[in-house]
Amino acid sequence: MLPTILVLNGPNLNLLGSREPEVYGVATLADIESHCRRRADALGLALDFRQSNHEGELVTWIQQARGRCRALILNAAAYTHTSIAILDALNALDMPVIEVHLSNIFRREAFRHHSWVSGAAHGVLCGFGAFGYELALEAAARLIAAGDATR
Ligand code: CA2
Repeated sequence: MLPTILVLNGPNLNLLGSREPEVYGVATLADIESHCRRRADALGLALDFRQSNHEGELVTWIQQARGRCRALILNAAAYTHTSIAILDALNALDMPVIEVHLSNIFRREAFRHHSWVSGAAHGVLCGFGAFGYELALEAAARLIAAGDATR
């Protein structure tokens, strides 16, 4: 069975491609998913790609990844900067978490400079647009192949 990578996307990322292309690029979330599927196939990974506008649903999906997935790629969107509930769920997870942001959050407003996710992440990718998701898949594949199950 192929190792499954869970890719979770937070609030408003379903709007990608429709507004603010100068910040987030022109790719829709469906485009990003299909790029990820192609890359996951090439890397021998199974992909579970989801989006939710609801904090509790994201927490539930993180909890359900235990024993089912081998790594989590997370763009928690605005919850990155607010959600201790997501941080607590990540801290209970026994697999690498790779935090992704389309934009470089450190070049933006000060309130985006702090991430609650980062403290539970193995690594962080930001500022590479949609390509960041593919880089995160590469990183996940490398960590799994190296037997590095640490967060
Ligand atoms: O850069 C990222 O990926 C972010 O996680 C995106 C979040 C933002 O709150 C984070 O600070 C950085 C926002 C996602 C909202 O996406 C939209 C896309 C199109 C139109 C409106 C919102």
